[in-house]
Amino acid sequence: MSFRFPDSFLWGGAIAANQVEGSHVTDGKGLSTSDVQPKGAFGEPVERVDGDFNIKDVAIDFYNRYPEDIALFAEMGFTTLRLSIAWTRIFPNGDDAEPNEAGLAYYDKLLAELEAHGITPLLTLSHYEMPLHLAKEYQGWASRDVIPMFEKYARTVFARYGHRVKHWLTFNEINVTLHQPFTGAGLPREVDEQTRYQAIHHQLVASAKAVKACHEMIPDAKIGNMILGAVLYPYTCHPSDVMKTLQQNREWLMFGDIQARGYYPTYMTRKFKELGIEIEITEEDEEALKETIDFVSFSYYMTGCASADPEISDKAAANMLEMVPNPHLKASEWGWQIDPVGLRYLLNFLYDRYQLPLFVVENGLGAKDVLNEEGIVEDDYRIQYLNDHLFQIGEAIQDGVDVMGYTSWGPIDLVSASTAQLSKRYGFIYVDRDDNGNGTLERKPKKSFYWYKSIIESQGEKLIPSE
Ligand code: BGP
Repeated sequence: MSFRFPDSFLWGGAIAANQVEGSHVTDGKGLSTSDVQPKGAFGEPVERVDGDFNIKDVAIDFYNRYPEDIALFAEMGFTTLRLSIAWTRIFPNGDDAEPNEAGLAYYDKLLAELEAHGITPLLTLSHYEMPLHLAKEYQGWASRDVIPMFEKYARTVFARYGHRVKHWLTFNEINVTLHQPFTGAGLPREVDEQTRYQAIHHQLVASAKAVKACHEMIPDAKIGNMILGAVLYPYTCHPSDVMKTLQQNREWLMFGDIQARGYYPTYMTRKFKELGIEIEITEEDEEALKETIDFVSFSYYMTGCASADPEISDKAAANMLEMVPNPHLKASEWGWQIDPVGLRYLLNFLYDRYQLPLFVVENGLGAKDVLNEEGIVEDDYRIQYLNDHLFQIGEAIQDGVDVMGYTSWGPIDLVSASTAQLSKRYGFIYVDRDDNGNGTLERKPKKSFYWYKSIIESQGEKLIPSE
């Protein structure tokens, strides 16, 4: 018998301002850390020079075309859209005395459009970008001074949009500061561990202060964190591999542990000691951290393995998350290992750990799509990927996990965060633009568009069972 997802389950997609909007200096917007990464998070930040090409300056022109895109999301039956506010549209430099009214007005219009289509927003406060001015003048999140600036930004948008937005997230993939310090926290790539963890601590305090402000200002809203769910399995059942896996998983679990429980887990004491660092944690910080999130959200693309054997773990150095490839799994064209069952595992694992509602806020397949003779993308590979992952979410719900919803990553083609390619496509909607900026920006539903619509319409009943 097929399974019907609960009526309250939210269906939709997820996008981020810097990957879709373009209009990077329009209406008083300031430059962000993303605007100086023309090659994406994996590339080095550069000084901007007039005339240099940066695909994100236009991206997919969502800044102007959002009414058309939202109408297409509504046609698929979305009940939610995860999107982010560009901090630099509201506070162009981060330390401005007053917010930028034109930026605030832009999101008023966008949110009104969603409301008109019955789509509930899930709004991320900071998705992989901070004002560039803060990175340059304050060393990004290394500075404690950034905490009140972020809190002021959060309070400004809560006051303005609180009547419309009842689901919020603080920092996108907050644990990625471990791997991409500039992207997440405005820190240089070669940052020392002391500075990195101090910056992470400041972000965690800022996140908790935003949670508190949200609870005070919008009592009927829910606010969650957002972590990259990078689960590792032991490479073998050797006890040393199992122990190594526990330790490596704790590196990213630390973020959720603090945000959900309100204090540092005890295992971090040894970790800091081994790293030879000491984090400045004031009494006020400890108090602030006690304000915990209402739900846990995460992105899920892949799993990997951990091994205590240096010969094997050396193989992991090649990828950003330092995962040893799993010999039982296939990978996407970008080498991301595909593991639908891992999503059921992770949902169960996180629910056992936190006993809080969970939200899968990113998941999808980046692939090189080709238009057929009729100009349509027949993306059966994407349908398969999404079917298999959604099926496993259904299994997790039946296991007893409280899952609030699912927003697939990039429901419309957009600029990749890691590589800034447009050719790494995730969408149900094709966008006519290539990596060099050629194309009309025209939108066209792919085969998966109609598939996702049918899944939403059937409340998941049309999903095909898979392992
Ligand atoms: C996550 C980010 C997103 C998104 C996604 C896909 O890490 O939160 O911003 O881009 O991954 O990654 P990519 O764009 O590199 O394919």
